[in-house]
Amino acid sequence: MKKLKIAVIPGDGIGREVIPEGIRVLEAAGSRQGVEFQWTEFGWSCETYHRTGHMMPEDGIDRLKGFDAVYLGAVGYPGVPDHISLWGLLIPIRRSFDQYVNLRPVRLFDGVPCPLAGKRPGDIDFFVVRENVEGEYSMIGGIQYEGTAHEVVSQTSMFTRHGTDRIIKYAFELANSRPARHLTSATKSNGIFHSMPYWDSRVQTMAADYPDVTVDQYHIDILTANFVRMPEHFDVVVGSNLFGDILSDLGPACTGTIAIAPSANINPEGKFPSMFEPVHGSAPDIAGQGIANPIGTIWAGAMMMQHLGYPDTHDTILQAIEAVLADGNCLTADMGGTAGTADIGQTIAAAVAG
Ligand code: GGG
Repeated sequence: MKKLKIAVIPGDGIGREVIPEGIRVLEAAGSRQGVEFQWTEFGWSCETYHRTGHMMPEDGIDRLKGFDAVYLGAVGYPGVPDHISLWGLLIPIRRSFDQYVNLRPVRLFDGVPCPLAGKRPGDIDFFVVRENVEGEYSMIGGIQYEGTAHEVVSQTSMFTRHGTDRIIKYAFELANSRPARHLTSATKSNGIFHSMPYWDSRVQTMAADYPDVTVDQYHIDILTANFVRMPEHFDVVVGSNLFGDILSDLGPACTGTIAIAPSANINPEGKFPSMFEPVHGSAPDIAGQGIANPIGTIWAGAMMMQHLGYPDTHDTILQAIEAVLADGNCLTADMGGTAGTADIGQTIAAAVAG
């Protein structure tokens, strides 16, 4: 029996509360389906930063090499500026391991109260494909004349042909594999003069290779409005790093809670470990209370199993999530219930065990 070697980075805040529940569910699924795990925990976090001046050790990336995957909770906590914590841990992992696809499913589940009137499970079921290693998330820029009346700050987005084409291709392939065969591209080519017309032209060029896929594009402002007005329109939505990030918080919010949303940071070529995390952050306002919803982390664990070649384990976990949500007796406060983090983990693990 193969033992999967998983690097675990619980990180900050509620990341430390939801990750143990993800592991609990994966262990339950593994026992049932003959998969063994070897978990190696790394305590890298804002606490590490306070102690050492760095979010992770200098050889942190090297230490993660050789694992089958990375399972991460959340990054960021008051006391460390957000750009320091993110660029000290999450972003270096994504970039060093060329995890250029950030795949984020958005789905309305039976049992979760939907804030959009009249929407039913099945009406909202799409993927956001976010470019994950370039675009607006860049280190290019700086500040000059700092502290003077002439202070000037610049920040440059970077879109390479290689990076743009490979994420758009991934999104086309995904759309082509789904019954609706519909791809939406997020743009802002009326206001952003260089990068977004370029993005649009690469989408249009690649569309010729996928004649069965219907393609539309929306400027990001009306696209966010349409997520709320007509979420059933969407099937696969591809966006740059920043646009994809925004859309993949808004999408799950339209399904009732962003806490159920998972995020797979994938290196599709399998050259490096991929990383799986919930979409949500460290939520300092509720950290330490045992009330965080662990479903985004548990679902991310299921996506990890799919990526590692265990689709049955993925399906078993997802079916257990569906059943527990539909039952409605074990929901955290964000879904209208009173259950705690561990209650949800235990209930889903029990459903997985059968
Ligand atoms: N679950 C990891 C986490 O803390 N996410 C919050 C966040 O702000 N992520 C930024 C990003 O995905 O780029």
